[in-house]
Amino acid sequence: MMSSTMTRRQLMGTGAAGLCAWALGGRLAAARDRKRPNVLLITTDQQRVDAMSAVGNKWVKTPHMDSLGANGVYFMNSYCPYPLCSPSRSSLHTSRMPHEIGVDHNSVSIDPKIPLSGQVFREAGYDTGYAGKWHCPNPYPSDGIAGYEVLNTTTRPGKLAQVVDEATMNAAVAFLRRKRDKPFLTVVSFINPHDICLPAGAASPLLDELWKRYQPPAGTELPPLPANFGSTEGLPEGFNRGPKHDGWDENQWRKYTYAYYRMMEDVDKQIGQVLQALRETGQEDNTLVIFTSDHGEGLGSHRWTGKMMYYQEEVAVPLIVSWKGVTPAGRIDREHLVSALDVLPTICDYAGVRGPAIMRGKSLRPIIEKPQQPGHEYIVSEMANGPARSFMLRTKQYKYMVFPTANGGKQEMFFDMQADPGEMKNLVAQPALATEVERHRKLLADWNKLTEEADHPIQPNPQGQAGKGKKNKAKNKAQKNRAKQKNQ
Ligand SMILES: [Ca+2]
Repeated sequence: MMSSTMTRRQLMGTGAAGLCAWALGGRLAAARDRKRPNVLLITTDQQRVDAMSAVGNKWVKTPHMDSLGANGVYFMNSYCPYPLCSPSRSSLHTSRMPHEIGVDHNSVSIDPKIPLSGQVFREAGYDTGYAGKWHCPNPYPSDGIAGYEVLNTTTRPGKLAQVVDEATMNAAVAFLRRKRDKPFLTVVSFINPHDICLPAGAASPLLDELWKRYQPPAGTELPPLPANFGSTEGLPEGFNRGPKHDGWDENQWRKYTYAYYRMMEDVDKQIGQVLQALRETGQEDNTLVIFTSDHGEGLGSHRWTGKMMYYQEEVAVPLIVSWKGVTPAGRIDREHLVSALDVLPTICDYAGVRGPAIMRGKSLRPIIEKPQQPGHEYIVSEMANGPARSFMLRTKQYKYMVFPTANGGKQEMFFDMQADPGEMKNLVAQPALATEVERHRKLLADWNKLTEEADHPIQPNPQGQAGKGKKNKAKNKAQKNRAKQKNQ
């Protein structure tokens, strides 16, 4: 069992950049060099990359999230490493792919040999606090999180996300207001807009309460259906990720979207309270704020709701790096490919903290300071929801997806993201693109070799989706329904 301080130090290695002084000029920089920055990592749950008014979405008003974008860089080509809660969060806090750390499904623990963000920063002398949802394994960390002081252990069942998020907000604000003589790393992990899973999922006693809060008033103009509301042309034979909710009419889809944006506005107000506490305590100028989400939401694109798919709407997430007066103000970066794997290297870099020896992401600081630099050639996301893992590999122009079939075969998709950003035409069989498709297969093989994917078989799913026989199937269905009503 490797859990001693010495072991963590060994694991951290010596390769990370960031011990040098910050590249700033003048007296302000000198003052900052003497005082390491705080880090505030704010996450929402199930927020798609375009669900913010800062990037031109006129159906939602998110002034507080927008304010982070106004002081920093908003990455639009930003991906989660697995479009599901626990695996994505695990990667966010370790900079390792989910398969490397044993988190192939929801509600499992991260391999304790892998250092978490809190351990890394606590080791470096930071005061580390975690407020809100965790889910690795428990939705709320009643049994603690390695390296963090757990700031609230609210239980979820029977409450709307908005109510639970209020407790998270209060816990975070109290932590920010504490007097301390060292810098902090605070994670504030909200649930909304995850409550959109309620109207899309199994019957729940919370539905009445939800619609009481999010029902559009009579005469409200509802958001339109998305341009890519429909099926992709050329789906692989037998592909089982087709449209959902065949029985919904247009009004239901639009009402669903309306409710989602109101959930966004609820969580935005709570984020505003956290940011206000930062300002009121005089810490804004010395705090790096990162904002992101664990995965996106279909919201009708491809007639899909929820996550667990590699279309942009599910796999792309907002990522904002914001440090008032330090990061470029109000830049929207649509060029660079970035990943949640980059978050830990980035905060280590800005804070001058030595990161773990192995991190699969890279600090975003170089492309923030010099945007002409190329950044990643490609980004990978994965899922373990079949006989083997499926993968997505995104390059600047293309997106490749590969899904395993039950008989050992594979189903592939290939999209030209510049000509077809809605991913409506699968080009994998186009002879003219054969070389490009092969190049993407090779890049994926290289990545999986680097991350030793073959040495990490898929772990059992604690929610029992791999059960055998009718009895287990029924049990699994019940478990899945329960899981839907809880947090994913
Ligand atoms: Ca989630």
